[in-house]
Formats: sequence, C-alpha cells, structure tokens
Amino acid sequence: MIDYIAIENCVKKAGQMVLDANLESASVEKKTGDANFCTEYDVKVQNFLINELSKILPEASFFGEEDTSNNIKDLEKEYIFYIDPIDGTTNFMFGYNHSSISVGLAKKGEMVAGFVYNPYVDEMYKAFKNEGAFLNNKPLKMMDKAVSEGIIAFGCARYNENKIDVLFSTVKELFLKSLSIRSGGSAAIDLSRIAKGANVIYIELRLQPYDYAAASIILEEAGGIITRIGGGKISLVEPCSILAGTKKAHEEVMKIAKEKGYSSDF
Ligand code: LIP
Repeated sequence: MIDYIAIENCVKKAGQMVLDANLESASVEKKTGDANFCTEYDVKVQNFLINELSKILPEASFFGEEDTSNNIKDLEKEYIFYIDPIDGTTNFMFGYNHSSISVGLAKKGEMVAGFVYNPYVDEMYKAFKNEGAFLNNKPLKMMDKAVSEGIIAFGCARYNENKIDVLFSTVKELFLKSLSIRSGGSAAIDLSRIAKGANVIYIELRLQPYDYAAASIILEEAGGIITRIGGGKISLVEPCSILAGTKKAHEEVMKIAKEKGYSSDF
C-alpha cells in the first residue's frame, strides 16, 4: 500500500522550502537555451523530494527536472516519480509568487497519482486513479464548458520557439472566441486550474513530462482531457506539445489546430 499521506506531507514541506527561500542571495544557473534557469532552490527542493520519496517508495525511480545525483531515471522501473521541484522557476526568481511543486507517480507507464501544490496560496491539488481529483481535500468535478464560456491559458518559453508564430496566431484566434487569455508561467498550476473550472483550455508547444505528469491525472480525474496539440497521446518519456481542457473546448481547439496543420503527433 503506497503511503499517499506521507507523499502529500513531503510536497507540503517542499512548498515551505520555496516560501522560506532567500531570493536576494539565491544562486542561479543558466541551462540550455534562452532564459532557461535553475536556482539553488530548484536543486535543494528536488534533492529533498527524492530523498524523502525514496524512503516512502524505495523501489521507485525518478524523472526529475534538475540534474541531481539522486535523479536516477530508469524508465523500465514499475514505479516512476515525475518531479518538477519548482514549476515556474522564472516566476520564482522574480518574486511573482506563482509557482508550484509538482509530483506525479506512474505505475507501468500510466499515472496513478498526482500532487500539484501552490504554496503561495496554500492550494494542494491531488488525484488518484479512479478515485477522483481534489483541491484542499474538496472533490473537483468539472463543468463541460465551451471556449466562449471561459478563459484560455497558454504557456511559451524563450527556449522553445519552434512554431511560435503558429502558437500566437492560435492564441489570438482563441482570444477572439473566449472570455479572455492568461499566461501564468507554471504549466502545472494552469493545467490544474482547468480541473478547478478556472481555465477551459491550456496550450503549450513543448513541455517535459515532469511539467505535466501530475496535473494530467488531476485534470482527467476531474473530467477533463489532455492530449498533444494534434490530438495524439501525451508522452511520459519525452517532451511533447500539450492541449488540455474541457471536452467541449478541447474539441473546438482540435478543429482549429487541424486547420493550422498541426499533425496528430506534434
Ligand atoms: C515552466 C513551465 C511553463 C513554461 C516554462 C517552463 P519550469 O516550467 O511551467 O509553462 O512556459 O517555460 O517550462 O521550467 O519553470 O519548471
């Protein structure tokens, strides 16, 4: 039996590490590509999470964002933790107070649990396979809203500019069909907010499995749908595009994506 309460407490403690961070003195490393950063807290939080989760589920391997010695990625393992220690690192660096700790657990290649914690507003999203999704322990059940009834959220990174014009023309088209658009800078929060009914769509050209793994089961257990922009199955092995939303809104955007020539496995 997996101790999910211990995992949740571990994620909360990681959130406290983010709140207690001294941003002024924080060291920052540049990763590959433009505006792609890793702070000393991304490393500290990931080290903490992997050390604690290893005690809770010793047989698991880890697919974490940062290059830490304990980030042993063995995709053959039965259990894999997908860890984004600070999703929204750029937000974190600039004191935006809008970042999350994202921890997802997969069993034999399928997500079985997900935790997305925004410590700044003490919001813990979580979900368990076939047992529903929750926000601070209250069940989440989405209404199947259309694009015209909601907010479109999207993400874009300076280090992922392939097809950026297509993304912005798609977002413009959705802006004109929706109530408004937002770009929060933390995919895990924006995806979980669909489950809460705050967004009807989230779209981003390229994300890593640790950005969306946890939020994907939260969204699906709440009644939403998440695929690649072209409609293909998301990957838990390599980066891919993301199109998530209510079933109605997802279908509408898929039509637009097809017109714009996105192939199913884009
Ligand atoms: C971030 C994502 C965001 C994306 C950023 C970055 P990170 O994750 O949450 O949606 O637009 O480029 O990938 O790097 O802060 O963990």
